[in-house]
Amino acid sequence: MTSTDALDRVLVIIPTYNESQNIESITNRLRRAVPEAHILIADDNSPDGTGDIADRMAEADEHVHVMHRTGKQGLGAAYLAGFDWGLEHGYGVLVSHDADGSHQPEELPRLLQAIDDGADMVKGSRWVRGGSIVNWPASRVLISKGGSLWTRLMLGIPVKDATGGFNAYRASTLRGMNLDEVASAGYCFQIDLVWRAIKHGFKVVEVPIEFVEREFGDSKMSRSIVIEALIRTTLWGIEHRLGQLGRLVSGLLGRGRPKER
Ligand SMILES: Nc1nc2c(ncn2[C@@H]2O[C@H](COP(=O)(O)OP(=O)(O)OP(=O)(O)O)[C@@H](O)[C@H]2O)c(=O)[nH]1
Ligand SMILES: [Mg+2]
Repeated sequence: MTSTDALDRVLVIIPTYNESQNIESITNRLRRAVPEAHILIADDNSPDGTGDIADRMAEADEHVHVMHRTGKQGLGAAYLAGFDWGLEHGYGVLVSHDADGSHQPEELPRLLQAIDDGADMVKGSRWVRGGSIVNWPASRVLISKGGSLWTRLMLGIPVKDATGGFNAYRASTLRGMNLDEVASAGYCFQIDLVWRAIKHGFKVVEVPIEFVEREFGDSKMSRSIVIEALIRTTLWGIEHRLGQLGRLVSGLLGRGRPKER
């Protein structure tokens, strides 16, 4: 598939849980920013009626699709279901995007351009030159920067913003990284995916984005989400470092052994 074909078939997946005040405006902004893209809203049966609003938008616009899920199962599970749907329907590029206004749809063309330029996965990044945050409390900056630093230390990957959720993937990238093994639910889902992409040899590029704190609705971030990310990245890091050590030791032992004739 040429990259131009891929860009003809872009699916933006928006997981939602109680985003009734945000979903219309973010969908409209996405439609204006990249009119050829399709949008899939993956709603976990939000009690505030987000799913009904999404249904009304889908009826009026054939670029908008809705997936109704039975109940709140975390954003990771919603993304995985959305990716499955997108891959089944033949989309060439799949994008993850929050509903709450933190990600700016107007920046999506820059992420797609990086795919067009050859990236397999593009991460919208707050912590590269040109990236920025608006209205985020110091505590959140600390968690986000600290989480990315911890990830870099544990996994040895050069990604500045490992937890960011505004990402674009080629379909071939998603197909090539064993998504059926992903168990991460919260923030950790984003770390899990970039770690998998790098392990499988895909080219990951970070592009700067502006991240704006949500104005309406409640964050679903919780202490358990942070703890999940911490535990999983630490376990992956230990596994990774033990693997490196094992290869080093077997390399040294191999070098010490006399050559067979
Ligand atoms: N379908 C689904 N969507 C979810 C779930 N949890 C969060 N989301 C959505 O995922 C997106 C990101 O969630 P947020 O609550 O904004 O969490 P966050 O962006 O990690 O945290 P903040 O930075 O505090 O906003 C939003 O569109 C949420 O509605 C869930 O369990 N199911
Ligand atoms: Mg958010």
